[in-house]
This record gives sequence, structure tokens and C-alpha cells, in this order.
Amino acid sequence: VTAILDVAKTAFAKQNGAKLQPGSGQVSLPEDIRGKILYDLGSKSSSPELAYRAAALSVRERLIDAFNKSQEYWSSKDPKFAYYLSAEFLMGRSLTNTVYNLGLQGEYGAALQELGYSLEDLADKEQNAALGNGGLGRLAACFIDSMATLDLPGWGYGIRYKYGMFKQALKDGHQKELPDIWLTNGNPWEIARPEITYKVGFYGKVDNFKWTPAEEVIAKAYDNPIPGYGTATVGNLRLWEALPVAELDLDKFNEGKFAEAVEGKRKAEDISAVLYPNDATEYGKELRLKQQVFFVSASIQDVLARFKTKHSDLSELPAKAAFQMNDTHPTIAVAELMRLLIDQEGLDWDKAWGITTKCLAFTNHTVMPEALEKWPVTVMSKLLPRHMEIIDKIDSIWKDSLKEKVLSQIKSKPAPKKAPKAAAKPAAKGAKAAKEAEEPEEDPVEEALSKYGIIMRNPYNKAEKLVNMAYLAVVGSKAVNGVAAIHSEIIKETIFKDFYELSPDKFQNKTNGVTPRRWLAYCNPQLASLITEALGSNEWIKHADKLQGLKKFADDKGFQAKWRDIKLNNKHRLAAKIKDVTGIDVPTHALYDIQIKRIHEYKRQHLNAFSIIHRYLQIKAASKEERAKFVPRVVVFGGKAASAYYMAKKMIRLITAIGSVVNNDPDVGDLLKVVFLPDYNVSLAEVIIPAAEVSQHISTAGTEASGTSNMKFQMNGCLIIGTMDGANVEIADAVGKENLFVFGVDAKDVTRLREERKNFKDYDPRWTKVMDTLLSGKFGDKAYFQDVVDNVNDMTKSNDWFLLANDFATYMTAQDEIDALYKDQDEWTRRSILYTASSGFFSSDRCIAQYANEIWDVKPVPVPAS
Ligand code: GPQ
Repeated sequence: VTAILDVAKTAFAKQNGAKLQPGSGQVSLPEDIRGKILYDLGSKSSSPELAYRAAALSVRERLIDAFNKSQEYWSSKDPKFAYYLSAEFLMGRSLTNTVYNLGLQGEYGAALQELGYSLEDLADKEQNAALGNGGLGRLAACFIDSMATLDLPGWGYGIRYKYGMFKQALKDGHQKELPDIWLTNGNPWEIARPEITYKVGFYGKVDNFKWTPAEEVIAKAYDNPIPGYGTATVGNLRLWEALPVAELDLDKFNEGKFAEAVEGKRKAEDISAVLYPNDATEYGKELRLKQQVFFVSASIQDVLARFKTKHSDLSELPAKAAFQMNDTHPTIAVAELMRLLIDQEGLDWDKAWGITTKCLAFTNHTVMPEALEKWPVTVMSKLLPRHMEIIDKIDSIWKDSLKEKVLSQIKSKPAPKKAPKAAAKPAAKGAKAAKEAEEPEEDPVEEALSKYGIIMRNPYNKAEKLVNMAYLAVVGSKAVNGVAAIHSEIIKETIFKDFYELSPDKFQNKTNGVTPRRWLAYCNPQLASLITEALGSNEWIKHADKLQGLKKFADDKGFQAKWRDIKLNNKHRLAAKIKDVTGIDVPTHALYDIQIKRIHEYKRQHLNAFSIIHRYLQIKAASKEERAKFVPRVVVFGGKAASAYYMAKKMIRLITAIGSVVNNDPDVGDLLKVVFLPDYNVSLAEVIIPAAEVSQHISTAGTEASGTSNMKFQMNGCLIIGTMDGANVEIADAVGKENLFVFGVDAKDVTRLREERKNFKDYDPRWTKVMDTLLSGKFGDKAYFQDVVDNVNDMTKSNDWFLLANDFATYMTAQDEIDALYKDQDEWTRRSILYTASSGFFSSDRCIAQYANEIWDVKPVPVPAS
């Protein structure tokens, strides 16, 4: 077959003139790219945009050859596969990554040079594939890179959103959201698979366990090949597009009702139209649940279909497939796999449950209550009547299995005496009180079981029942993991405490990681070369532990000087970007201080903003001589606020308002610049991170599950100011805590401190001054910032939930330490080198190897070269 194909290819190429294959010796690479501009893009002249598209089309062919080989090889070996189910994959750009991972940089670099371009310039023309919100989506992207690099048979599965993460513009310093129209010029990195489709149903009726959906859509596959680094293996990310079962309603069309005739089509396409732009908050919208079922159902159907081409006994499924559920978004998989096994495959309940609970695993990414998805039973029953029936049964079998345990607990503890409800309460008035009074008395066993319930009462509206998706996932999974050591401990003590006590062995930790390819080797090429030169090989790109070898250069003055030079070059590149995007001139001799992440109260960008106000006041109050001693700083922010998140949007305005005053004050000059870079995304991060000297990871302890940009900054030799939260704790262990600027309360004290807030009196005078300045109108409309201040400073209105006032003093101390250390450039650089040297643990290769060994039981199957 291959021989015939080769003959056909050559014949076709000859007929087509320009369609000769590069690499076959028939046509040179520059000719190939020129041919693509002429024949694929239909243009007689070139431009950087066209050249990018042509180069990408050319690379695509190489990629597809390698992809086909890998997938055929894996298919012939039939190993166990890991399937990473995720509603988000924040891929960013692909050209550089693909060319470098395939080892084609030399060839393409030279070819493009011949055509008058550089790979770097063309790379900049690519749209970002922004099919994710932030950390969770980017983690999924790093994971599939590592799976391919480690030769692990595995695919990602998700949604091909037509519109990704919104674009952020600033209008008068306020965030404005614009749609992300990323597919208009086509996407050379995907392969449409019109022949691979599945039906997904919604609504309708269940009659004697048989579900007849009232609405059906088609899921159509698009494959996105994922090249591994330093291997012939190319993995796959399969994304689903929603299409109507029928293009048109023919009856309506014949009646001349053209708009109505396409109504069904539009409704179907809505499912994969937009990414919900919320990060770590509950969505609560029916369309969101539809998206989740849509991609989960199509993915599981796809896996079962492939499984059945080789096997007939479904009890072998756990030996061939592991599904990792990325947060609660894909957790309907528990019910969907059960449904497919029972309703389509004819298995009995127990057998199906045995298979399901061996195939699935669940990762939790937050303890923030607002992110833990709970769907109203009413919504679920309407949209997914059969799934709801299955969840009901899972819930009741699960609780039945706990009855004896609960009974013995009740017997060993005398029940607390309950005062008769009506007598204990003052005369009940109003609807709420009436509802409470009507509440039926709970049977004590039922009450004791309720904490384990997958189906639970809405605590704010006892009449409503909710499906707790995280609990469904925990019960239906063989393993549950957190994403950093501290986080994995916290989930065992808080949100999953009762479940942990029942099955402690189910709970694991998998500290996150990031790919050293994109986040060091490719985004920081000069540093990468220096590292390779120092270590004598580039093996560190695949074996990041080898970065340890840099430790011996930490004190080497010559090496330090080279290291610093590269940082300075990267700062120049960022300064140019800042100038280009915002018009602000920033000095390159200043300390570059960066905070880039979604805007959230728990991430405390406003704490950073307050410290800038303090710095500004200090500069203003200083004499000329004193000013000369200040360490100049450029503070850069980037991040998007969820469109409906009121306070987050105010935080953006707070930063831009401070910037307009500070950046234009002649007393300040180069001593302080405050920049908010709009539309923070993956490719902007690739410019910012290599230039960073200090980065801020300052969440209230216990709130940031892990953080992953902290790891990227560490890899690039950027010092960290942070709280003992998320992966900061492990970074501090790796680098040495004394080499970080650590401040703030410990997670274990947060609950108590929140309780004590009402009596908080310990305001730092610097804090009070900052609050007063904000309310003085110095940064514009004082009324506008009143509620920002109230939220953290007025204990009668709020309790400063995120403990800004509490952590302010130690934060300022840490800031002073930064300034002091920056004056000692040798020591600063020594630490910077140590950061990179100890970042190997935070490679996603390490992390994915742990998933493969400790959860999935998937073994590498290296694809032979050529
Ligand atoms: N995270 Cl639940 C997101 O980016 N989005 C989400 O919806 C949830 C979590 C993040 C989390 O906040 C970070 O601390 C983690 O590093 C990241 O997931 C990856 O685990």
C-alpha cells in the first residue's frame, strides 16, 4: 500500500508541477514553500503572513507523515493508552514548537532565509490556539507534549471551539472583551476527519431504561498531531466539532422559511462555538453542561469503537484504556461510560461499574468552593434523563454500602438532643422561614449519610437538589489527585475529607510540571545555548534533571556575566514589546518585576498594586539624594478577568490608574514604571518570562492549588516572591527557601485569622497611608475605588477574606529584601542560576511519568525512527 501511495504521490506531484515532495530530493524546500504560496494560497506575490501559512503547510506534510507512522505503529502494537479528557487545551502557537521538535530548524531556517524571512518573524504571524482559560488548560497542553516526548501511547480529547479565550483590549484603562476569531485563515495544524463522527443525544424520555433523545448532534473529529521531542513519536489531540444531524429542515425550507430551516443547525453548532471564559468559577449554564457531555460522549464512543476493532471482551477495557478527567468538567464520563457499557454494550450493572471504576481517574485543581461544579437535578434530568437515572443509582448503591458503618458510628455516639424546631425559633416569618419550617425531619441514618451524597441539597435553597460532580468523580474513579504536595494534603483535610477517610489509598499527589521545550529551550534560545554549552550537551531538554549540572557554575563570575547578559537581551526584547503595545518607554537597567496570571482576588494582584502605591509615595517623599539610592523597577502585569467578575475588573482598572499617574510623574522618572500588558496569552508569556527577574506568586496561602507559571519563571532563572502556597512550597524546597522572598501567613492559620478579622486592629501605618491615598482621589475617581478599599479594609463591610491587610507588612519586608539583593548583582545572579539548576523536577516529563506509572499503568512504546 505504501509503495502504491508513493507512486501515486509522485505521479500527482509531477502533474501538479509545484506539488513535489520536499525531502524527497525532487524539490528544494524554498521551492516547496513558494509552490504553497502559489498553489495552496493562490497568490503570485508573497508577504510575511502568506509565507507563514506556506511554511506551516510545508511543515504540516512532514508532521503528518510522522503522525501516520506513529499511530499505525501504536495501533499494530495495541498497547494500553491514556486518554486525557479536558474541556481546555491552551496550545498557543505551533510553528516553532513543531519545527524544533521535529528537528527541522536548520532546514527551515535556511529555506526561509533564502526567501527573505526568518523563522522567528514568521512564527509571530500565527494565531494563538487559545482553547483554554489559564493554568488548567495550559497544563493539559504541556501534558500532551510530554506524553509524546516520553513515547507514551496517549491522546488528548477536547472541544474544537470556534471562538477561544476572548481577546482583551484596554479602553480608558478598563478591560474590554473582543471575540477570538482564530480560524478564519484556516488552521494548518489540524486534520479534519469528516469520516469520524458520533452522535450525542440530549433531552427526551427514558422508558424502561431505554433513552430516546429528543435532540441529537454530530461530533466530528479534528486531529492535531503532537510531535514529541527527540523521538519519532507523534501523539494526537482529537478535538470535536458539533454539527447538526441535518443541514436543513427540509419542510421549513420548502415552506420558504429559510431562517427557521437553519435554526437547528445553529443550535447544534452552538455547542462547540465558544469557550466559557471563566477560570475556577462555576458556570451553571445548560450549554456548558451540553459541551461537557458532548465531548466526553464522543471521546468515549471513539475509544470504545477502536477497542472493539481488536477486542470482543469489554472486561479487557481497563487493560487498554485509562481516562484522566481534568477537573470536574469531564466528570459526566462516570455516567456516560456506565450508560454506554449497559445500554449499548448490554453489560450488567456490576460488570459495568467494575470496568468504569478501573478506567477512570480524577484530578482536582482547586478548593475554591465556587469552582466545584454542582448541577441542579432539575437541569440534569431534563437534559440527560438517562444519565440522571444512572447517577441516582450510583448514589443510592454508594450510600447503601456505607449504611452499616454509619449505623455503628451512630450507636457509638449518642445523638445530640434536638430541640423541637418550632419552639426553638422565634415566630417564623416570610418565605424562607416557612420553607425551613416545612422541612421534613431527617432520619438519623439518612442524615449521617448525607455528607457522602453525590446528590445533595443546595445549602442555600434546601428545596433544590444538586449533583456534586466532584463527589461523582471521586466515587467513580480509581485514583484522585491534587496538583501540588500542599494542595493534595488540603483536599484530604477539607473538600474530600470524608471520602479520604473511607479510602485513603485512592488519594495521590501529582505535582504539576511544565514542558522545558516551550518554556525554556524555545522561548529563551540564548539561555538554552549557554546551558547546553556549559553542560556539554543538550540532553537537559529531554532530561531536565540534568540542569542540576549548572549548580557548579553558580559562583563562576565569568558564567554569571554571560547569564546576566542574556537576561539583559531578553529585557530589551520585552521593553520593545511594551513600547510597541502600550507606547510606554521602560528602562532596561531597572529590575523587571512580573505578575502574569488570571486576575483574581485570591491571586491578590491588588496587594501588588498597593505595594506600588507605597513605593510611589516613598519616591515622592524622598530627597534627590535619597532617590538616587532607589532600585529602579518596572512592574508588569498581564491577565484577563472573567467578564462577569466585578472585582477582578476593578483590579485591572486599579493597576492602569496607578500606571497613568506613576508613569507620567517627572519626580519618578525611571525609578518606577507600571505596565499592564493587554491580552496576555501564551505567546506573550514566551516573551515576558525570559525577561523576568522577579515574579510574584502571592496568593493567600491555601488558595492556589499549584500554579505553573512559577515553574516557568524558575526555569528561566527568575527569582520568586511568594507565599507558602501551591507549588511555591516545593520550589522553595528545591531551590532553598532562603533563596526565595517568602512572606505571608501559613495555610493552617488562614481559617483562624479569617475568624478573627472582626477585631483586626493591627493595620500597618504604610497600609493605612495607601488606603487613604486611594480614597483621596490621587488615582482618579475616588468613589470608584471605594469598594476595592472596603473589601479589604472595612471589617464592618467585609472581612478581608484574602487577608491582604494581614499579609501587607511581611510583603513589604520581602519587597525591601528584593531591593537590597538587587544591589548585589553577583549574589542575585548566583541565585538566578540556582533556580534554573533546580527546576528539573518541575518538568511535565517527570509529572507525566508519574501519572503513567502510578495511575494509568501505561508504558512507553517508542516509535522506530524512519
Ligand atoms: N485552575 Cl479549577 C485553572 O486554571 N482553572 C480552573 O478552572 C481551575 C484551576 C488552575 C489552578 O488555579 C492552578 O493553581 C493550577 O496550577 C492549574 O489549575 C493547573 O493545575
